[in-house]
Amino acid sequence: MIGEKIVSFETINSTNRFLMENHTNYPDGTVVVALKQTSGYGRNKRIWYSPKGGLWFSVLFKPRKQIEPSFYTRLFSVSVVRTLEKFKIHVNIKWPNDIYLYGRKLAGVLSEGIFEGKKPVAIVVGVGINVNNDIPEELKTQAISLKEIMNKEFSLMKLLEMILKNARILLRKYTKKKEALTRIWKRYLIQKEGDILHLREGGQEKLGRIVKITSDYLLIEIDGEIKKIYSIFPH
Ligand code: BT5
Repeated sequence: MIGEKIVSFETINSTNRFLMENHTNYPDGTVVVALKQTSGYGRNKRIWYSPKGGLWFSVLFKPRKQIEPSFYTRLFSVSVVRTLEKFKIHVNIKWPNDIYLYGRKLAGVLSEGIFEGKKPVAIVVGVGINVNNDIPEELKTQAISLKEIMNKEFSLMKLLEMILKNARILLRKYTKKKEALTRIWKRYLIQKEGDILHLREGGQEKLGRIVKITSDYLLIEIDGEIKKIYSIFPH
């Protein structure tokens, strides 16, 4: 069960990295949380700033069946959205894995997997939320924290417990109905099918129309051609 075992650190390089390297020693559902990460990362090993005051944690899954890691990204994205709704904070998901508030990034989710052939041996889902932490100067225009908008500090452990509880509920409800979870996730997405996006292609800025949103890619019509894209600017 998610959170049956919780391992906490004051400082760690990365909670995702810890579980990716030590998954054999921990059971399904183990949560690793740290007050501070020294080498937190996002997709394509981009830096994830994780100073003291934020909520940085990862959850280990050992699925018995074949499953896409992105299922867990959606599970935790929806779980974070629903948890924040309890505080009357209404956030959106920016495709595919960012949580946005007032046009700025509040949180990110990163799922990674270790596979034997097509079978996942371990899937690690990392969640990073700017809660009481300061935002580094270079990200001030694009990132936001809960403290900044609510003018108060939050209990990290309470927030963690609430997110894990919502994740348990969603997992129970949607493991066998994955499409239903995708539909809920799509409802929270900022981007909708039919929307026009600004895209960067070969150093040029272009307009593209979203033809289809899937969890792994967007089908975009650019200059009359349909293309698959895997990330949108700014990341
Ligand atoms: C993500 O990556 O958004 C996934 C972040 C997952 C972090 C968690 S924390 C616990 C666990 N342990 C880890 O090491 N990671 C996970 P991506 O979509 O690639 O976004 C990365 C980009 O977000 C960076 O290039 C920056 O532009 C921006 N960024 C970095 N730190 C940020 C922060 N604290 N708040 C908002 N934006 C940030």
